[in-house]
Amino acid sequence: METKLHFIDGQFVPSADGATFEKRSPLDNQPLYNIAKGGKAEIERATRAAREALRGEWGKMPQAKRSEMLHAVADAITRRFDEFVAAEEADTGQPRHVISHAFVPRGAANFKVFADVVKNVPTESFRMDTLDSRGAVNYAVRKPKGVIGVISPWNAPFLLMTWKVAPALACGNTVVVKPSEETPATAMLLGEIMNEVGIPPGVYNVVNGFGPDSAGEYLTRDDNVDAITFTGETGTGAAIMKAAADGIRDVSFELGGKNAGIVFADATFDDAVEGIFRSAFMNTGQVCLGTERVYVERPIFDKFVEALKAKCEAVKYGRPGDAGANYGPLISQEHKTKVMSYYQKAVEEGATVVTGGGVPEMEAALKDGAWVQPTIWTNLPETATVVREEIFGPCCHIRPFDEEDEVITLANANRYGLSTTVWTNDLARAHRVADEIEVGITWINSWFLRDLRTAFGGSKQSGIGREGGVHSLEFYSELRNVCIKL
Ligand code: NAD
Ligand code: 6OD
Repeated sequence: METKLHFIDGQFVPSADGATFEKRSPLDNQPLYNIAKGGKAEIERATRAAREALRGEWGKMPQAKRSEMLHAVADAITRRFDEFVAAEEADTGQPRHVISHAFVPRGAANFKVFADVVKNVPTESFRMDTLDSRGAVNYAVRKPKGVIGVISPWNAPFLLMTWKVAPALACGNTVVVKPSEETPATAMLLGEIMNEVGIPPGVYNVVNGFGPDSAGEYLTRDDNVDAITFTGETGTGAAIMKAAADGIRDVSFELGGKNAGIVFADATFDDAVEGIFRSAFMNTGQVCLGTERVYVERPIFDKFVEALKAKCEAVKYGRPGDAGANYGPLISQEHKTKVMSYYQKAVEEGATVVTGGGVPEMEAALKDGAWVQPTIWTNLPETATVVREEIFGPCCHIRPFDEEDEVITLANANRYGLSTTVWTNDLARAHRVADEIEVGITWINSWFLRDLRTAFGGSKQSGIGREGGVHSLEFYSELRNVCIKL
């Protein structure tokens, strides 16, 4: 069986102690490959290489040349598109159209967008004019932060990892990536691309392994790391923040969500059903921006629940490339156990199970995979566990509402504040609701429609900071002021 190694200083290397662990397919739970299990030694080796690379060719490279190289990375991803799609399919088991239309193209787009953003951002200058300072001029120069630790999750691995790596490199930093232990394949392929296009060794490094007491935690504690960018669970964010505090390392966090979908009776009905369906069940519900709480205005409530139920019952389970398959497994047996425990809890707390709630009948070859049914609940109070906690699975609770103020209060009554999707044809209402909802991103009559120039991030416990466009530059670089007395 193949072993995926680490990518350090431009080379694919095993762990010093030879330790590995196994990756199993979400489709059938069969072993797929082994992964080198990194620890302190590998992290130290990678962060040293990243520090050295800052002092070498990369650190001295003009910005225009760096941008050119990042465009070359994007072009190479596009040339080897099918390999990236195959790698992500194997790791996540998700339908081919999701990976090839949404996730892998975004990897290439991330490099292109940030290669251009860095070329177009002005810095500031201030001329002084008091008696003592007359004629003095201040100007700011933008400098990379240094070595960036990138810790990424498994749900859209290539999109989310490159969303951090691309702006970090565009600003002239070097990176050490710790991909999720479930999904290292595309991060490794990207190592090949970096060598192929001539990115100097040590600029992009990948250390595989786990979180606590493993590669992830050692990366957050390493003295050579200047800042940490993390996407994952809110609880993990808290642990990373504590570790980062010891070294006064800056953090940027994209964390969990328990997002509300709000459907007003004046919405275009079929669009709203399709939009909520996608937001709750795409990627088997494993999208941080996904909807797990749906609020529907009372006059259309019953019809809406029926229509969403029909769509759930029409999903076609299957392997990524199976004809017509539009619904994949969860990422792992461990995650299946977690999601199933929420399905059980919903019943214990008195939910009406509109559809799903269990494990589907699969063909013999797939029966051991991490499959669960898309699930809809109604009739739970807002205090119920599955209405409060992020499940990160293909499920939602639907509740009727009568008033705009009421639904805003319901939507805001949660510790998370990542995104909302609102469906209405009343423009004034759309603006009012968007203004009141406590989230980083509100989509009106749409969901997960991304313009990479916009600020992206979570409010409340869904994150710290904003990335996207110039906001990414604010995290991945710092302004240094020069004051000249003429
Ligand atoms: P996770 O927090 O379990 O793991 C994410 C990464 O952190 C993995 O690489 C893991 O190995 C590492 N890690 C775990 N513990 C660590 C520690 N103590 N120190 C350092 N690294 C550690 O998250 P996950 O299960 O991989 O992903 C799902 C979660 O990610 C969900 O909560 C989801 O909402 C969130 N997410 C958020 C966004 C966003 O943009 N806000 C995007 C995608 C996923
Ligand atoms: O589109 C993005 O940039 C982004 N960070 C998406 C996050 C998806 C979460 O699952």
